[in-house]
Amino acid sequence: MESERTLVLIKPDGVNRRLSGEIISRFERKGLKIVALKLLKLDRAQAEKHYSVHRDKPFFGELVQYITSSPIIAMVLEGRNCITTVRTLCGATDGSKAAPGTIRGDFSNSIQNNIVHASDSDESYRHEVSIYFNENEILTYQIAGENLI
Ligand code: 3AN
Repeated sequence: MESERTLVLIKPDGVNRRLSGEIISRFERKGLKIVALKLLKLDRAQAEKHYSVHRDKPFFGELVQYITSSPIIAMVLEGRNCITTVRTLCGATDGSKAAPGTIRGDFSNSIQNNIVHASDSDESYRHEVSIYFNENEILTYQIAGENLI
């Protein structure tokens, strides 16, 4: 499988609980490469665009309220089979059911406040990434020792 990219958010609960370094570290240790990263506060329009597939769900209003409540970290990660790998590292949506050793399994007991978001497909990545980054903010570069991973 060739190199892929995915969009990851550290959600308000992750940032507020000072887990950002821990979470970024897990992706780095797995061998994924950070190719874009920023701290930002989402506005309502951006949040509604991000979660547009959930527009008709009963939790949509609360979800938009939550994700816009305080700053988040957005990043683009790159690596082999990256979309699936990152979803595996994040764990199941419901933190109470997520496996120990995953980010949600270790740090969340909630279905909404579940620390991280990660794109679930290349189509989702393309939809989501444009909300957070311009093309020129996503870097192409080599890390020394990349061939060892
Ligand atoms: P995932 O983030 O694991 O892909 P999705 O796409 O099903 O999960 O849901 C998007 C986000 O909506 C979740 N990360 C979570 O914050 C929230 N969410 C999902 N299901 C519920 C629910 N039943 N009640 C409240 N929030 C939910």
